[in-house]
Amino acid sequence: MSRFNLIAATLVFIAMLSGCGVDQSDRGLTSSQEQQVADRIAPVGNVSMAGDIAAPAVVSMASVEKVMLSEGSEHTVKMLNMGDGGSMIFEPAVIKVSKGDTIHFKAVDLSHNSATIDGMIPAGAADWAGALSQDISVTLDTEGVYVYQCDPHAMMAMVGVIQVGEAINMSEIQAAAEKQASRFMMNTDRLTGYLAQL
Ligand SMILES: [Cu+2]
Repeated sequence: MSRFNLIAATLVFIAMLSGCGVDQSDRGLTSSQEQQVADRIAPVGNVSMAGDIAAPAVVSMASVEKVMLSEGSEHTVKMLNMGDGGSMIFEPAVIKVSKGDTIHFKAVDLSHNSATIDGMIPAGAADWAGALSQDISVTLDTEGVYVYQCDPHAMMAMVGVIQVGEAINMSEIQAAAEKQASRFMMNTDRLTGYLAQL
C-alpha cells in the first residue's frame, strides 16, 4: 500500500466515524420526535379499538342463526331463573313446530308462568294463561307466530316465541313487538333477537 493510499484510507475512515457521529445525534433527535408523535397517535389507536368492539355486535345481529323445525309432536319449554341466554328465561325461547303439536311448559324454577300476550297470537287462536309455578300444556291448532310471557317477569323480557307452521302473521307480530319491547326494563333487545331467529 502506497503512502497516498494509506492517507486516503485514513481520511475515508475518519469521514465514516464523523458520519456515524452525525447519524447518531440525528437519530437521537429523531427518536425523541418519534416518541412525541407516537404519544399523539396513541389515543387514535384506542379510538379505533373502540370501533372494533362495537362492530361485532352489528355483525352478530345480521348473522343470527335460524331455528330449525323441532321434530316430533310434543315439545318441552322450561321456565328458568337462569339459562344459557340469561336470567328469567324460557328455554328454548324460540321454537318452530308443526300445526297440532303440543308444548309442555315446565315449572323447573318457581314463580314463573306462561301466558299469551294480547294481540301477539294468530287471529282466531286460543290464548292461554298458566298459574304461577305450575306446568301447563297447550296444543296449537292455528298456524302462525305466538308470543307469550311470564307475567311476574314481563318487564325483564321473560318472553318466548313459538312458530306453528308458516309465519303468516309475522308483520302484525313485528309491529306489536316494537310496542312490547318499549315496556321492557331489562333485556330490551331480547324479543327482537328472538323474532330474528325465525
Ligand atoms: Cu318468570
